[in-house]
Amino acid sequence: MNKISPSLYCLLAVLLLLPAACVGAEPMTPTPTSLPPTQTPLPSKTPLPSETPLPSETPLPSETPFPTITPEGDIGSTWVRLVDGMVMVYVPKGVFTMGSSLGDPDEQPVHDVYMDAFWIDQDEVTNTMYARFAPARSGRHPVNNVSWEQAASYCAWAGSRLPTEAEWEKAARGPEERTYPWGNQFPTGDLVNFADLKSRLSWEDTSVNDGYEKIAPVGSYPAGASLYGALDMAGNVAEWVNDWYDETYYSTAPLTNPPGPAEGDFRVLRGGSWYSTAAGVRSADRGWYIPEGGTDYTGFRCAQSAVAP
Ligand SMILES: [Ca+2]
Ligand SMILES: [Ca+2]
Repeated sequence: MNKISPSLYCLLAVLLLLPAACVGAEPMTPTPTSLPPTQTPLPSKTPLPSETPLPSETPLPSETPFPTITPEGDIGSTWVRLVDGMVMVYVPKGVFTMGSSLGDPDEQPVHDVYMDAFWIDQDEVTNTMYARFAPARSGRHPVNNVSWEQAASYCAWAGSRLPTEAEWEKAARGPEERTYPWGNQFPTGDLVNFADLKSRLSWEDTSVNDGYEKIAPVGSYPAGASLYGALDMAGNVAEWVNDWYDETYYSTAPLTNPPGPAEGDFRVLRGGSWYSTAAGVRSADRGWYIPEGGTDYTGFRCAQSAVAP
């Protein structure tokens, strides 16, 4: 996210190019859905094997209990959350470096953080998934215009929770201090949906064509995956995480599983969006917004601790 206050951000959008940016209009075309008959419910007690393709168009029984997740697994391990069909990817325990000396003051001091193992959604939560929880469009575009409260409620409903800010950054960057999920290479059209030449924004990068003016279907940039296989951690929709925003938190945060500040006025948004510059989709960049607000460019994904059985 650009470091512009939310109110100025909206004012700029209103005054300049995007009169609809703050009121939620989104002229995307919903993906046609041809829902198959629902006579074949999935077995509710049997965890799906990790290779099972995402049944994104098949309604799943929402009563299915979330399976117990164990810390077993390596990079590349996946799990399907039965409630909504989301594929989750595994992030092993260990130390990673949080923050960046290349970025804004709120990304510093750079510090090493130990994280327990966890799972995080491979994709941004889609409209089709969200529609099982509350009225929404359908299709594989990420749901947007959701508040922090709505995002947190969805994750709880799905048996998960919002990731902490530290979990999100580790899932995006891995232990190698990557600038972007894919590495340190500057964004190209096959890596990320950001403010490229399609965006028609005054800050667009005219040297890159990512194919989308606004939101792209989730998983449109497989080459931009993180070390752990999480997609669209950079760009597309910015993602709510659990933490309150505190620009000085890194100075005092615990170095093991930091839970975030106890209180605040804004919640953190991570990863930037179709509305962001290349700098704004860096994985250490920290955005924020009022928790009761949602915009065209804010969505979310969920996470789940890897709990010993
Ligand atoms: Ca774009
Ligand atoms: Ca994203």
